Amino acid sequence: MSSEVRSVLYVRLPCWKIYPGGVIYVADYIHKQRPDIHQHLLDLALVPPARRRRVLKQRLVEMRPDVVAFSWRNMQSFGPHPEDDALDVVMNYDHSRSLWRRLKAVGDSLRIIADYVFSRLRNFGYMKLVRRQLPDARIVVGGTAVSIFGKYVAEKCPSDTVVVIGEGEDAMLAIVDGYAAPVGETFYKDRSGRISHRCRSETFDLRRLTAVDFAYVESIFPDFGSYLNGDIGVHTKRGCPFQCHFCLYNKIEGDHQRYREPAEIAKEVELLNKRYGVGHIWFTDAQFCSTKRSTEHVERVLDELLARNTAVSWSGYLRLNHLTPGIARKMLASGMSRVDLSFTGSQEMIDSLTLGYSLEQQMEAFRMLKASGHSHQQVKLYIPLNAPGETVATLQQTIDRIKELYALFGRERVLPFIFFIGVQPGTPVERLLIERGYLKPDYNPLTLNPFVIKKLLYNPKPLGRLIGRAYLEAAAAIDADSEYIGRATIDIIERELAGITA
Ligand code: B12
Ligand code: SF4
Repeated sequence: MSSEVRSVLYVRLPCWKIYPGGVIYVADYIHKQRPDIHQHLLDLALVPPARRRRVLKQRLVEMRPDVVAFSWRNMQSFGPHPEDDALDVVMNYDHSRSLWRRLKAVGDSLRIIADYVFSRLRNFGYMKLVRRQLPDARIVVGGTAVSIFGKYVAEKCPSDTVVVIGEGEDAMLAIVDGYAAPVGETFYKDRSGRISHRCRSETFDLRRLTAVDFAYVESIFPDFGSYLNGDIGVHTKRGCPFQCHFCLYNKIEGDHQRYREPAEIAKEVELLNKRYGVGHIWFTDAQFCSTKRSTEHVERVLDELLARNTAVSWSGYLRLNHLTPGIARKMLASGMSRVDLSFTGSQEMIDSLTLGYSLEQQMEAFRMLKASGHSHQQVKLYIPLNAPGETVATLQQTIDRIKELYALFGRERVLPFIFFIGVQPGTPVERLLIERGYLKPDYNPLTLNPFVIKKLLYNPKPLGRLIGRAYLEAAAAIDADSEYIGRATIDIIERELAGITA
């Protein structure tokens, strides 16, 4: 490849339809730094499966880009919660009393795993197609899936591919500048197939991430409009200094929090709202507010939003430790539509999972939110049920606290989200479970073995059976339009715990 890059084709690899915010930030940044480079974004999530290869091939033939840059979001996408089919399958297989349902779960699991295998092979197939069509083009692969499984991707991808771990703006700039002076964390597979790894030694200043130029994005991404009716992801910061046992966001984004300029964030939201009619924003940070400093940053973002009078609603992952009545009022006034946060009603569990906050402080924050004008907004509690250390007593404490929240906000507004720990590579919980012999030290986090995959949705006996049966009973009993599965499950768990402790 010549060192002068004139054109870049970004290919967002297929996933469930979700706004491709990450690759848009990268393309926008490259345009602002190197406006002469011609860029195009092809979003395969929007192309019917049967046509994807053909559409990609056609785009390669027409554009003949110097660089083809793939964005890969989800690789291991089994969600340990009711919004993902995988949970139902595991619950039925492990805990259903009906033989037929257990057998059906086997069939469903094979379908899910086949899909899992196929989508991975297919993505590498797209990269190989590029290598065949354009032997001299440089291939780049980035995105969250790659940030977790970068080494694996480097092993499977074609030669002359740069695999970018973590944030991509400055790494991509170095690539379009010829890659003589690489930046960021990367694996590089050279033309002979040898892989080298580079650690990140520079810090990308997020103040350089000015409001996205959406007019430009529209010009390179003709399908941009198809996302405008849903949530649009807006980034306000990167990094998380906490180390909750099950989480690797702090690895993906780093443990040091860096911030974008509040005025630029608000300008981006205003543009989305006033020019494109976007009604809902998801702040895609690991945590939208968490530390004291980040909560102050949130307040400045909210001030800017309020000053611009944008008619958007917003949500994002929150920790409420440093909430003040003033910030709570601004959150509500600026359109917070839902409170999404990790929740367990046992200080013992909070400590054993090193979540790093006080339960009393969190409950006080809920009361503050209510007193500050909370009305219709839902409160979604991501409960790490049956995490290591969970006992009958801690589970009962969590249920008691959930009932306090029902009383505070109204039962219909509180969503206890049944959320098991999904064991992820490199996390403290993974180490703990290896130490305890639950996982083998050499287990493969990308395994295709259904029994290991099942183990990664952590819900062990004895409480696992009780919770699993409660979940299945709730799923069978409720009408999803009038009752929320999490509330019904919690009720049944409480009934069963009463039987144990009576
Ligand atoms: C916010 C978020 C959500 C929100 C999204 C809201 C919205 N409307 O956007 C919600 C809650 C809906 C969600 C849902 C899910 N999520 Co999610 N989510 C995240 C989170 C926290 C941030 C992602 C994000 O948007 N970041 C902001 C953008 C700007 O950054 P980015 O996309 O990472 O892009 C940067 C880099 O990756 C890179 N990059 C990206 N593309 C490219 C391309 C090139 C060429 C280059 C060089 C660089 C590059 O540069 C970008 C800018 O620096 C991540 C964890 C994390 N901290 O990253 C998980 C994460 C992406 N989610 C994940 C998963 C699995 C899911 C679900 C599938 C879970 C489930 N089963 O229900 C669902 C399904 C979503 C879907 N439809 O596909 C996984 C995916 C990885 C994996 N294990 O395979 C992650 C990493 C979390 C985890 N468990 O580890 N998610
Ligand atoms: S769960 Fe939230 S606060 Fe904890 S490490 Fe992950 S992103 Fe940070």
